[in-house]
Amino acid sequence: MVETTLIILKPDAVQRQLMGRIIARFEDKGLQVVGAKLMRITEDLAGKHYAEHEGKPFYAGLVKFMTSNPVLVLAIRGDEAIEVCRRLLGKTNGIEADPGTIRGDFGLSKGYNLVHGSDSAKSAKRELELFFTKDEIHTYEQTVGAWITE
Ligand code: IDP
Repeated sequence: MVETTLIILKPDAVQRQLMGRIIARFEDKGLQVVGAKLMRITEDLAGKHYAEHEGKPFYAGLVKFMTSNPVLVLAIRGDEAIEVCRRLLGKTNGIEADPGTIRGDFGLSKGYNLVHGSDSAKSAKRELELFFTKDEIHTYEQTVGAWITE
């Protein structure tokens, strides 16, 4: 089933200049970038996005981190995109994430773990609506052949 999911390249990914390499992981897999926006997350938006974690010991630090610097938010589309992206991200903690995954290849931290990806269809819908307006998501056919030869 074709799905669209929300991916966030967190402040550490932007600071470490890993944006291109991380986007390449999704594109290499065959997924399509259908929305992209460099933005600063407000405290209000971070609170809404991470509402399920409110009250947990790491919550305040997480909100501080996510609002500390710009992030790149992406809408990623493709077959089973939600599950496929979660697998490309790897486990939450970079130390435990498998090599070959984004978190497994680029980090050693649980909090500063470079990327967010929606964990279900319900979360993807909710999170896409938090970060994108309808006209910021561009569904388009892939017409690659026509762009390579005239
Ligand atoms: P996920 O991002 O892999 O879905 P969640 O459990 O939903 O993981 O946690 C959301 C985010 O909160 C994580 O990506 C990470 O940045 C942060 N986080 C989760 N658990 C901890 C922790 O124990 N210490 C510090 N940060 C944490």
